[in-house]
Amino acid sequence: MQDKKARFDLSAKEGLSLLGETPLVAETPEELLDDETTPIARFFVRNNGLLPQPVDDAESWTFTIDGEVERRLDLTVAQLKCRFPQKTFRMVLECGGNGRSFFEPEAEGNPWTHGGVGCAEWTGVSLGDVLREAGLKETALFTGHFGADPDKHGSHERQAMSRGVPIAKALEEHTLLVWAMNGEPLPFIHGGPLRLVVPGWPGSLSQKWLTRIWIRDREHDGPGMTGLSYRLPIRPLPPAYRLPIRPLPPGSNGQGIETRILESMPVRSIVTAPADGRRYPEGTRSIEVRGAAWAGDDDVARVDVTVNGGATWTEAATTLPRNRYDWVRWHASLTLPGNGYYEIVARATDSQGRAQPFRAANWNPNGYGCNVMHRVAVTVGPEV
Ligand SMILES: Nc1nc2c(c(=O)[nH]1)N[C@H]1C(S)=C(S)[C@@H](COP(=O)(O)O)O[C@H]1N2
Ligand SMILES: [Mo]
Repeated sequence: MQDKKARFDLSAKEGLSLLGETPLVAETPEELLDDETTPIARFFVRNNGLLPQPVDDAESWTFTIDGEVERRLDLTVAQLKCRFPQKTFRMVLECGGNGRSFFEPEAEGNPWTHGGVGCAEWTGVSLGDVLREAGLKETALFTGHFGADPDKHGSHERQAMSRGVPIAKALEEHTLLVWAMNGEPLPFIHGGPLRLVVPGWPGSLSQKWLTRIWIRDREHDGPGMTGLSYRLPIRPLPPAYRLPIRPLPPGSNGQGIETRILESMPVRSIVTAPADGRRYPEGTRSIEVRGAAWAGDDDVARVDVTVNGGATWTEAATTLPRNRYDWVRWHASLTLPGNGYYEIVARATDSQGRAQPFRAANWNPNGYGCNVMHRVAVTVGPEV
């Protein structure tokens, strides 16, 4: 039954690669992320459990804020729309495991390439405005997010996923309670009628089918918050030390290691044109390449492209983001010395000077935050 529903929902999607059916997980091939605003039909899907019951009346969907607040609030979508200032921001939503398949040896989890990401226009209200109405107590330190979806065995007793953020992140203007995506009512598969969007941080914080935000006096401990979930080994060296050292030998089980929760996602770029495998006519000496880049909480400082394994780089032209957490689009003309096989590689650098690595660095058992450079192979002239 659940399986049928899952398949039905993916039929509204165009060209996604299925990574798992139950729970439903599908990513977007990089060349389909060529739009400034990712169309809903191309937006990736990540579920950790089964789907909840769809509802007929989105306006009466209710969610609760309770815990360390002066007043518990039970608000419908209709009330959210009229009681708080509405905001629309274009923002990147990216799975914490995006890029995981490039880790060697293989890390635990869905084998995302670079397509566990999309950038949509999200409309809603700032969670902070609603939290201020509830009145945060001094003991309010963390959020805990709850959705209506049962876990992957169909149990409503256990949350499929329940993560949370420090109060400061919850109070950022761009952390939204969202009911519309690209100007349309938020689709069911993306969490409609109501979801959170917590930009810049792992997508798992952006709770779909939102029913409750529990304000807590300590770090939240729901599924997805404990053990090795969304955690990275702590680097033994100060952050200024930028060599690609590995705090954990690849393949280790991670037992007994010190970890921290993954917050901001690392800088990443993708090549969205040409598509991997494209062939150009013999004699082509100049090609146009373009793509997107984003950097979690940070800004993209520059994007560089190479066709010779990094021997020389061409700086790409980048667009200005519309608002914080929007991605930048980039393009460049590359000169080719002759016919043959080339690999186009893009490298983004954030405003703190951190660039993407050539090889997957920072291996960790659950495979988070792999931001290795994206590589696209093309050929000029006949097959050799
Ligand atoms: N209720 C609920 N919300 C959820 C999830 C989930 O399984 N259940 N998955 C999370 C994860 S891991 C990601 S990456 C994003 C994906 O959002 P999307 O399916 O709209 O692309 O939703 C997040 N919100
Ligand atoms: Mo995710």
